[in-house]
Amino acid sequence: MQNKFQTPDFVHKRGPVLSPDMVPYESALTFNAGIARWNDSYVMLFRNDYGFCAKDFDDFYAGISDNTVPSTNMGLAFSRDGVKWEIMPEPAFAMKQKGISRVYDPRITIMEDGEIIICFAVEGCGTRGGIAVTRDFKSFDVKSISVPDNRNMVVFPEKINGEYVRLERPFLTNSKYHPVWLSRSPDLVYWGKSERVLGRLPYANSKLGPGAPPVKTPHGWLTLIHGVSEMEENYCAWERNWNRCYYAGVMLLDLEDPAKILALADRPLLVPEEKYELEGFRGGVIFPGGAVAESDGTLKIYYGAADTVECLAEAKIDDLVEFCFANNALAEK
Ligand code: BMA
Repeated sequence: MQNKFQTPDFVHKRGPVLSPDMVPYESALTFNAGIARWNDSYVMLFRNDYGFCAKDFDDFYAGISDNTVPSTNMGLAFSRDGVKWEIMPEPAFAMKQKGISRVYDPRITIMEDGEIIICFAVEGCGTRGGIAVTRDFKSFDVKSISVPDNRNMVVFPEKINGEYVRLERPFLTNSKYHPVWLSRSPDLVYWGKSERVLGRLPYANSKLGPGAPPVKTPHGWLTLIHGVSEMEENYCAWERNWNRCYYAGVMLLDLEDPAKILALADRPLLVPEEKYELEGFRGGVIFPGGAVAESDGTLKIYYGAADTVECLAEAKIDDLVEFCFANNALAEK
C-alpha cells in the first residue's frame, strides 16, 4: 500500500520488542502498551488479546465460525534497557466485573513524587476511560471510570496549578471527527474544568486521540497523538475490508496552560511502512502509548503495530520539537 506520507529521517524504527510468541500464557496479539521508566528499570503493561486466531477470520468469512471477538487482559513486563523485555508469568490486570467485558490500551504515568497512575479503556455500557493507581503493578486501585463514550486517556506526569490533568478523547455523536479534550482533577476521582484541545489533523481524515503521557521539555509538553485516515485500498488484515491507516503524530502543549497548543506538526511522525506495521490483525495501524525521555536527549517511542506487536522507535527530543515548530499547522502562513 502506497502512502503519501513517510516517516521523517530523524526517526529510527527499531522494530518489534514484544510479540505474542514471547508471552508465557495464552496470547494472540500483544500491542498498545503503556511503558514508563520506574526505579532503575522500564515497566510495560501491554494489551494481550487471546482466544482467537487468523484462521477464525477465514472461517468466519466462509460462514463456519463466529469466533472473532477476543478476550483481553493486560500483561506485565520489565526491562533493563527498554529493548529486551522479561514478561511476568501471569497477566497483571483484567477487571472481569459485571457489565465490563474487558479493559485494554493501558498507559502509565509516573508522577514526580513516584505515584503510579494507569489509564485504560473499558468496554461495557459503551466505551469508558478508567484511571487506577498502583504501588507495585500487582494490585490496582481503580479511582474513576468515566461515563460513556470516552477513551485514550493520558495523565500528565506533574500536577499543573495544583491539579492532575489528563487528555482524553470523547466520541461525538453525528461526527467521525472526535476531538481531544483536557480535564482536571484534585484527586483522580472527580474530573472537570474540561476544555477542547484539538479537533482535526491536517494529515488524517477521521478520528484522532492522545497517545502517550506528555513529556516535559523547555519548549512545552511534547505530546504524541494518533490520527486515522480512511484509505482507498484495504490493508492486509485478519479482518477483511480494513482500510484505516493509523499514524502517530506529535504536538507541543503550553507548559502552564496545556489546553493550548503551541505547535502541531502538519504531517505524521510515524507512518506504517514496515511489514510488521502493514500486516497483522489490522494492517496499517501505528498506535503510540509510551514515551520515555533518556538522559542523552533521546525519546523512546513505543507503539502498537498492526494491532499485533509492540514496537520501539527513537528520535532526539530536539528534533521532535524542531519538527513541530518547522511544520507547525497552526503557524500563520
Ligand atoms: C481503535 C482502538 C485501538 C486499536 C485501533 C486500531 O479504535 O480500538 O485499540 O489499536 O482502533 O484497530
